[in-house]
Amino acid sequence: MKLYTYFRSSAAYRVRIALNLKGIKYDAAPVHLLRNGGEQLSEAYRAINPAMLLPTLEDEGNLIGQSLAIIEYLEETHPQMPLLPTDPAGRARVRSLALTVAADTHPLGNLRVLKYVTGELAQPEEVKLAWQQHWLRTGMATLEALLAHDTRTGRYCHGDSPTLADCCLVPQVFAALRFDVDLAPYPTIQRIHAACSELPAFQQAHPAQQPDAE
Ligand SMILES: N[C@@H](CCC(=O)N[C@@H](CS)C(=O)NCC(=O)O)C(=O)O
Repeated sequence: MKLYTYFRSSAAYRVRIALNLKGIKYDAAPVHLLRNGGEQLSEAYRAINPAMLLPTLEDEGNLIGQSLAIIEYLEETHPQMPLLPTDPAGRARVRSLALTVAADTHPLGNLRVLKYVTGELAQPEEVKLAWQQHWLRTGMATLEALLAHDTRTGRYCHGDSPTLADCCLVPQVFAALRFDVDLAPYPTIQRIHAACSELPAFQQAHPAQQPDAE
């Protein structure tokens, strides 16, 4: 199994956590998002993933893009250490938490979006940072409300073992800290992040632990 990844990509970080939680060995194929104008934009990578985004998983000749689709694929092919609950309502809740991050928060701070803000829209760096922080806070506030007001929240986002939702929460917290978002208003997120950070699967998936870390 091969994962096209970049150490700081939060979408790739989600998949690395899932791979580690399930104990799946994989080869990391780093694609540098900034070097040479962005290696994700090269012809070679476009042939692997026409979206020109990371991550891509290669398994038995299949190329799979989209981190959540990859994690669901891993869930179906490697059911050990399940990342989704068994009951339909629980599964829907975990997917809903994951999508709050992956669909409603992360895309607004993605590299190509920020490049458009400072490039075509000619906005200064301060506007770019304000944009990033605004959408990070908006996403964090939603996630905090969903977690804090639901009795199904446990040590982790859903109960007492990590799920797909935690695979999304931890990289999003990494992004928030990187862009100086104060986490004080989100105590449940902070508590869950601390619990996840005690697990080797999360520690080994951290950007600083990747072979391409700078
Ligand atoms: N929805 C996609 C998002 C993928 C994505 O946006 N990846 C970012 C890194 S976290 C990327 O490759 N950005 C490159 C660019 O914007 O040019 C997923 O979950 O896999």
